Amino acid sequence: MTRFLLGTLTFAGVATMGLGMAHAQTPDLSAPPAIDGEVVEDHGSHTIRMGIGLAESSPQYISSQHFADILEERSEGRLTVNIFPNSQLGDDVQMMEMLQTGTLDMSYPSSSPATTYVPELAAFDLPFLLPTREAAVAVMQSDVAQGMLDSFDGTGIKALAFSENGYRQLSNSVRPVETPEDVGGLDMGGLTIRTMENPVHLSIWETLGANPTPMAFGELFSAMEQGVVDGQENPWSTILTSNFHEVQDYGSETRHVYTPFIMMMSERTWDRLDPAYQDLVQEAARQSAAYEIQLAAEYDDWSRNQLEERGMQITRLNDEQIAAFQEAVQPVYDEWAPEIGEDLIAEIQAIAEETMSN
Ligand code: 2Q2
Repeated sequence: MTRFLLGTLTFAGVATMGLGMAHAQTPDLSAPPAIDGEVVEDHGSHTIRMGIGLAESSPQYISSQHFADILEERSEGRLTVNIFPNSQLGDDVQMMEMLQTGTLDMSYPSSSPATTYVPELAAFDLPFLLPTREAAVAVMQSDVAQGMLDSFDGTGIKALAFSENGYRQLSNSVRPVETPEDVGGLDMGGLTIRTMENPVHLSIWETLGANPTPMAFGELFSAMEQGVVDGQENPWSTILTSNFHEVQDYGSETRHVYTPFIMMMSERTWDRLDPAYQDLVQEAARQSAAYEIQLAAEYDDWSRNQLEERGMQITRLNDEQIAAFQEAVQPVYDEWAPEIGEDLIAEIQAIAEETMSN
């Protein structure tokens, strides 16, 4: 609870820090707006069903609850959100399909499995593209990123805001990993690494000599427990809140990819909302995304330290070791940059460099 409180206090700081979040005026809800063309009676309320992949202790869940609190308060109880965590309604891919059909109102997947809808999102999957969190946040708040959110229009998905899944770290149950050779195994054979369902991630681990296995997040714990896969890669807070340390002995601080989350609503749900409610949902998404970024940042090192206290042997990589991974995965850029768009990548790199030069 302390952490939540700290997160909340810091959230106030974020609001004044203004992570570039445009705080539109709170929409006027004095006249009870309509849903489905019907005015919602004072006692009436509309419950939004939201499915997410992670546990209640994750920044993804805590910030989703914050989103729900803002909505309920500002709509005077007319809009409430029922959150289903732990991938209980399905995995990222399944839940996005449910948004398209309107069988689910909201979800909060990583950007990686969403490249099937908006291919440009794959820029975020390029290894070592975003060297610092400040650069990553600046990119997520940029017009380029807003253009990616807008590109969902017409897919059945209304993309509301980017936030932080975070820097991905490698874990495995076989051996400590300090170099790309430790991944590829040479005579020992490459590690079998579960990846998200995303072609660039497959390419990264193939290039490193591993055996990449795309798999839904909800199946990952048992796959590691049964030895179907040797390892996976996720931010420290996801590894901790999903209890992966129970089946993974070794961690390596590779920070090889910064993955965003995307808060999404079914276009069918969105279209049913009165414009005033749409403005409120959009504003609540922006604010809870800013809060989630701050919380995820606070959770990052803390989660790594908690994992070490729980017995995970975590290798911190020095600059030379990181450089060896960057060099080893250069073929991924050669393969994917033309597909993703050299100009888009250059634009993102320019935003990142400008942020880092400040
Ligand atoms: O490796 C993963 O699948 C995760 O990073 C997930 O994308 C993320 O944790 C959640 O979206 C799980 O639904």
